[in-house]
Amino acid sequence: MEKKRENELQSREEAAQIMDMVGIHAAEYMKAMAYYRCAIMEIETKFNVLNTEFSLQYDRNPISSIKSRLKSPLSIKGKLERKGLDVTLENVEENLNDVAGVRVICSFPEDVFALAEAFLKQDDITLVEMKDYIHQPKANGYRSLHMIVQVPIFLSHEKRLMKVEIQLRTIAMDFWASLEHQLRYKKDHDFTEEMMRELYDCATQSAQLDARMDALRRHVEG
Ligand code: 0O2
Repeated sequence: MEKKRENELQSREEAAQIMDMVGIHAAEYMKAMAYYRCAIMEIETKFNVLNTEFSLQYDRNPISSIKSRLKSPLSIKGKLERKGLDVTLENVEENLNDVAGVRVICSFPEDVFALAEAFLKQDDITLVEMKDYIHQPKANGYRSLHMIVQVPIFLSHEKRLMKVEIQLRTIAMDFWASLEHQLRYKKDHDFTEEMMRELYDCATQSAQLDARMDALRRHVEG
């Protein structure tokens, strides 16, 4: 616990230093990040509620785990610079959709779509953008359902609409994406054609596993 607090303080200090360097007032930056953290809590709660309700109905959990993260100050700075934008808080809020990220790891492919549908029906959620990399996987084999949504957070004197990136994927999709991320994503490794084919083949096999497990689930659930 102490260690966690220590790390948290270190990263706050690091964030403050980086933001001061680029002229964003550290206290303003911390406030904005606290709002994003509140938005993450709102989204996590919504999925936890859906998980509880589904498990009462079907006697199993559609969600295996939820992992959330705030984009680091260095990544925020890097992404704005890549987009050719000044590093200002206004540009963060207007141009970055993934400062707050929630990844929902589901048991079966059908759970991904059932949860997304139930979540999007909620009247305080606005869908900004959806990318279905499950029905249309990326060229490297990456599969996941991505949604950018706006969710309100209620503060003592105001309501703020916050953008959150949600990635829904199965355990098999997450297994592949996590390992591929470690091996390649954002790294400057030269991946040979052969290695890309191998990764793609692993993605295809993980999709086949998902389909076989889903068939078993349908058989069991009738
Ligand atoms: P991190 O470290 O996970 O946050 P955009 O964010 O809109 O500018 P893009 O590419 O249009 O960029 O967004 P997209 O396609 O929705 O993908 C964004 C996120 O999806 C990435 O975030 C990854 O988390 C994940 N992702 C997308 N493609 C791949 C892939 O090929 N492999 C893996 N492992 N993950 C992928 P970040 O910010 O790049 O990284």
